[in-house]
Amino acid sequence: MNKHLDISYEVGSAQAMGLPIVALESTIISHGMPYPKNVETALMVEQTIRDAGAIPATIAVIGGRLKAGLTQEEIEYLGKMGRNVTKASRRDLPALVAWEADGATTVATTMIIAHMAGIQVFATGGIGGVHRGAETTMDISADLEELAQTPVMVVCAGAKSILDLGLTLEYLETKGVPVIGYGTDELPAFYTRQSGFGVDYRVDSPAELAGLFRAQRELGYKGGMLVTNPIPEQYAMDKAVIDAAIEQALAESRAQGIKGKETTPFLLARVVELTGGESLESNIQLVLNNARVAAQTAIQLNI
Ligand code: PSU
Ligand code: MN
Repeated sequence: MNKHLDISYEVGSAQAMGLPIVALESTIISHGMPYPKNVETALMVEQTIRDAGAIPATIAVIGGRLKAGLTQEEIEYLGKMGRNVTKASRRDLPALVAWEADGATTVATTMIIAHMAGIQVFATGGIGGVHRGAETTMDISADLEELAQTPVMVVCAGAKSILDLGLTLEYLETKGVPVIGYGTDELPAFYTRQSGFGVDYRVDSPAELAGLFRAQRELGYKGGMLVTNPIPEQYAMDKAVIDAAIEQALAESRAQGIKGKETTPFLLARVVELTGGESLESNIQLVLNNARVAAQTAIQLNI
């Protein structure tokens, strides 16, 4: 085991008993949602995974230790710190470890730590991707590169159209990352079930997802797999409403010269503010939905 890794009692016991485990990220807690909804949601997501028959492992960096499994107090702490805690992507881990600092893990770092801990399935809301205007800014999330090199299945609700979804799919194709639609032929766009872009393959059951992931491992590939699970119909947002909020958030971010790692948190926060919390409720529901599919798939992988 990596000398910087701590596996919680619950996750360690689950491993000893051979129980299915699902990893969860923590940037969604600190930077993805406002307090206290972020903490409530994180705890609800964990409980949803337990109810589905798997064990949750929320991942973060605390005092320079890579944590697979957080206590309720640690989740509360990250939620209260919000955007004051370091948003930790791949390039940030060495500094956090060396300086014994805290960090909330993005999709990329959650994949890294999950893999170190031997966890194969990870549920989240949305991944980072190729930003709109990336042809000049070169703003491409490290999440995509991580999917290309770390063997973890990421279950998400697609990507927000704060990103260029077409270019994000092109990038994933170049990197050999399979993009799977769960019960859909179309890439979901986070708040809405459709984006106008197709996925590589459609699957309709957790057993099929497990079969694909198993085959990828048996082929000896080093990369992961992206499962896109559409938001449940009753929580999907009106496309015109969400598109207008995203366009405004993007315009403000350009006007204010927001750059680098600040871009995604800025856009996420503005979209929530502009839609008056409706988008937050949708966000919570789609994460719970992804947690269930991830738990069912982890169970299938264990069989
Ligand atoms: N997109 C969302 N919600 C999120 C994120 C992205 O809809 O919470 C977070 C995730 O942690 C993701 C990170 O890994 O933002 C990507 O940041 P960046 O674009 O800076 O790589
Ligand atoms: Mn970026």
